Amino acid sequence: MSLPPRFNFAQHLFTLNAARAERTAYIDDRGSLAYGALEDRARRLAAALTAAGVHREERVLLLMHDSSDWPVAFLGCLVAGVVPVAVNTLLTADDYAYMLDHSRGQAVIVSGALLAVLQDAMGRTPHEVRTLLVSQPTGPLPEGAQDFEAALAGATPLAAPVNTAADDPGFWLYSSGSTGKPKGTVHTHANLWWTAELYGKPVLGLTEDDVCFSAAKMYFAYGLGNALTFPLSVGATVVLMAERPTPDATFRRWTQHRPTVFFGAPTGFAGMLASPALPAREAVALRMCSSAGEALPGEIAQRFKERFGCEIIDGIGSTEMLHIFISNRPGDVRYGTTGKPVEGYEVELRGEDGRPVADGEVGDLYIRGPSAALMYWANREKSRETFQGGWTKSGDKYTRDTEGYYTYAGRSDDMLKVSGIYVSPFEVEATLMQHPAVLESAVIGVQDGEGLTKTKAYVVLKPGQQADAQALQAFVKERLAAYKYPRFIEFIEELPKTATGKIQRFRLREKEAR
Ligand code: 3SK
Repeated sequence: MSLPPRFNFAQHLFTLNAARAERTAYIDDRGSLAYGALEDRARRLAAALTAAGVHREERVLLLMHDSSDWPVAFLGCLVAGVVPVAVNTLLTADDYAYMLDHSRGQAVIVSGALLAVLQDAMGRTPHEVRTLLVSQPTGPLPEGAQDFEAALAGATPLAAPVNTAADDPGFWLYSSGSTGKPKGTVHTHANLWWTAELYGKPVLGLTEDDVCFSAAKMYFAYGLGNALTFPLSVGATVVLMAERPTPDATFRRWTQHRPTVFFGAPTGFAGMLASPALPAREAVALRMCSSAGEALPGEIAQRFKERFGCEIIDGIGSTEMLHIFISNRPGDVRYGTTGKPVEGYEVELRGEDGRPVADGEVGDLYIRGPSAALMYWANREKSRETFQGGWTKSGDKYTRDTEGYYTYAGRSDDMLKVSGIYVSPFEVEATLMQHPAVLESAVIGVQDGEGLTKTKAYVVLKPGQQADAQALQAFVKERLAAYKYPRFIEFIEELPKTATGKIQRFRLREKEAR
């Protein structure tokens, strides 16, 4: 399996789907978009960006809700040889200001509903954005901005894509660590192709008759594969939804558009199973579900199978590897495990001495495979820590049993994954400590009744000060992306510490386990 040295992933998809011009590629909250129209609009966007003076390899920030404008924007950038930087829509103006500065984004494509936070961000950095396109504006446009639709209408589709190399930087995704700023993870055109060839097609067995629907948004590596790379690589149809993936919003799409493959995360599956509005088996058309983001408790998968007769295929991927590299397989699901390595990826579990551990022992997970990112942009130290020769260090701990199934055993750093999204305990602690009543705090992950991770903050108040849990939660929500707030807060007299004053988080975790 190999690619020619010159390769443009958008052109690859257009060629593959040339005979499907009339078939539906996307269904969103506004209607549907056929494959032919998707290509036409992406080529128009490429022309519009080029005419606006955005040069090859310059970055374009995509701050967009999921709608069919998202793949038009992403593929349009690839056609033009410019590099889309897809960012999480739930972040703060400070986060976006950093990303604009760091990526030196020459253009931004933003959903109308996110324009205000983007403008706030633009006011916080000296970096100047030269081109601003607004998709689905909700009010008058600021000076210099252009309506996305008008930009497409005014452009003549770019006849041929830029002649990119398979290994050229194709796009970035930001990945967060326990300390420091988010890292700009640089992926190539070829990496998209590899994830479809190694996982989307052979493991999920997607076909053009599938209708795919991902609760994970397209700015996540998981969502990008689920809602763009995989379905478009087989000519399938994709359902997109701009709103939050609540149980009700998800059920509406399940019953209205009857997806055959649903991609979610454990917290979402647990929430749906607990919902009184859970549809009947006959009301949906699901043939398979995929889960990633955090380990899927076997009990949730079993209850789902009983209700819908459909397996949830649990796997683990990463932003750095772009998609899933260890997975269960349809018809070979071992509940409570993440399954076996996906063919084309090598996996090693290493001990503290750097050597492979024996079966049954916990080791640090390393992966080798062709979809690994090139680097973290402008961050040599973190790039070296993560991309070690051909191997990528995932930051997860795993065990392998004698039959070759892998089971999640926690993180090797302090990162927490809550509802499938990374949260740095240090960032939450630092924010809590900005509150005038807080002396210090320690944030850990605790398991809820379903075995899913939630954040808990232990807080020590300053002498004579008062604060209640709700006020502290609101304080964090106002300063960080709202999903980072601690779900539980416990006030204690003092934090357990070593003789040198280091917080002993493990003691707090032990206290929770009792
Ligand atoms: O969270 C995961 O397991 C995952 C899966 C696919 C792509 C990216 C990620 C982080």
